[in-house]
Amino acid sequence: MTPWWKKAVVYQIYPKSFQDSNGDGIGDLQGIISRLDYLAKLGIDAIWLSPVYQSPGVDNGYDISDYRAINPQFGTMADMDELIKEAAKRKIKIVMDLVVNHTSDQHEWFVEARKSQDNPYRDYYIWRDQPNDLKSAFSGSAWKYDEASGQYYLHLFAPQQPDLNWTNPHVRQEVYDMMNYWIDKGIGGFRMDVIELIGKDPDKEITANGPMLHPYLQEMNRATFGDKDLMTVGETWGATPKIAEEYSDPARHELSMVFQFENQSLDQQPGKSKWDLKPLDLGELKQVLIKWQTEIDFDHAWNSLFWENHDIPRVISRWGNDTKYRVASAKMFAIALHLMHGTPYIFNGEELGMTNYPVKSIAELNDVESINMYHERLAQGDKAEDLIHAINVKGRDNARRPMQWNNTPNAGFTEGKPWLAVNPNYHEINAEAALADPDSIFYTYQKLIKLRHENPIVVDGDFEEVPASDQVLAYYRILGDEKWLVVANMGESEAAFTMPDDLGQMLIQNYEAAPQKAGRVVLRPYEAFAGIVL
Ligand code: TEU
Ligand code: CA
Repeated sequence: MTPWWKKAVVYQIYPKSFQDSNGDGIGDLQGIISRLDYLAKLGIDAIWLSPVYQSPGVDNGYDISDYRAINPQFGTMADMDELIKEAAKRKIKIVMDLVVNHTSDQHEWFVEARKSQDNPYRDYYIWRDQPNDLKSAFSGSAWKYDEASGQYYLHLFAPQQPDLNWTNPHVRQEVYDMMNYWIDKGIGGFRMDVIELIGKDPDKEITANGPMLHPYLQEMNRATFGDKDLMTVGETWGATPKIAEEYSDPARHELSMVFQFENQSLDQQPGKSKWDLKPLDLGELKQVLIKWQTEIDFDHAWNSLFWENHDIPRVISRWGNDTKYRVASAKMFAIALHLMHGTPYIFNGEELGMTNYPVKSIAELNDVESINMYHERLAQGDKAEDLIHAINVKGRDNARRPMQWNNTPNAGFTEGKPWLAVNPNYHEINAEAALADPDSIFYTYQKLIKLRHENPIVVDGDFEEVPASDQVLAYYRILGDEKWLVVANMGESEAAFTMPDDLGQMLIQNYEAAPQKAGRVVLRPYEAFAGIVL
């Protein structure tokens, strides 16, 4: 039997930015509950909820100080239970973010651990007398000296996010107990934050894909979700197709699927960081998309399909066009991706074609990654304007702007002062306007979700590339006698394309009168369509 998550479309909510219900300028659980009907209308099956646990908020909740409590800024545990229940009424599952590579430095385990070298919790974290060259993802060394107890601890992210010591069996058992606490509440599964790091060997400077990663995941599977009908998705920046099979071959009893980012490096200079920009080559993007359709065997692995999340910019601003062709390019990205093999994810606001929001100065930013990088590189002699430019192109706050619900002040997100400024284009781009316009991006997403739910070919069909120029992604999905053709001009210029077949019924398109006959055609800017091959 096909598991539910192979047929599902997942919607990611960044709670702080989704909907405020009490005027404090911060999105919250009651806000999400009030928007469940909107999500049901879109048609999604599950919500990936970015962290709502107790947290000091250094990394917006990815620094957890109590895994079994809700951050009061988001509500209470009763609100959380209500969300799970109200979502279930609409056949929507709640997938929790599981952040267990590290905790907050305010977590009671770390508060204890740093008290002395012989504290019983000391070994819950990773302490050394001397640091090595490991770097933090958020700039600087990954080791911080703790004056009071006289050793360095490891933090692959902010210093306020100390890494847990997964070699300690007590740590692993604590995590599994906590996961079972959430499973018992009736959640739909877990999205596992930087899970590829848990098997690390810091002394050898091995972080991702370390030797103990898969043994730990197999142990976790046995101790928690293994015999349950849950979805588990691993955030796996460094996965290759082969590594994807190691995580998600059902016979290995690890996770349901990977969430990999190979396309993220395409617009950065080779060997450098995400901030060292380089223009995207559409041919390379196309090759990466095709690679992840053809180089994994979907009977022995499963992959996620996504353009956006809370760590990456809005796709139309980055690789499409967020002005003249905003609607066409947003629909093109949706059509190109959602008819592929895998489980699609929509990041809140993507279905409205929300755009990046450029800032003029560092004072307008919230994200720890951008702020630390700015100060580090400024000190190294980089120019402020270049750094701000890179942040506007790639920074994480772009996608974290409040949801644009309507045309009232602050886009209907809050009646107070939003924690992060709303993009002023909300007057034009908002959910209310989208729902009133039958041609909106919202309805393209709604239709794509419906196509997936109603047609096994979208879930299970084989993928076959159709020859086309670099900027045109064209493919068949094939199941039994049925064959669909999907064509997407990913570029802003017209593109010649040879239609390989006559199409019968058209399934979806972003321009009137899409090509339907075999032979040479000229695709319009960002034109995309799918139809049934006769
Ligand atoms: O992201 C992991 C991660 O590697 C990113 O921080 C990445 O380095 C950066 O976003 C690239 O721009 C996860 C979460 O999704 C992220 O929000 C957290 O900050 C991070 O883990 C730490 O928990
Ligand atoms: Ca609030």
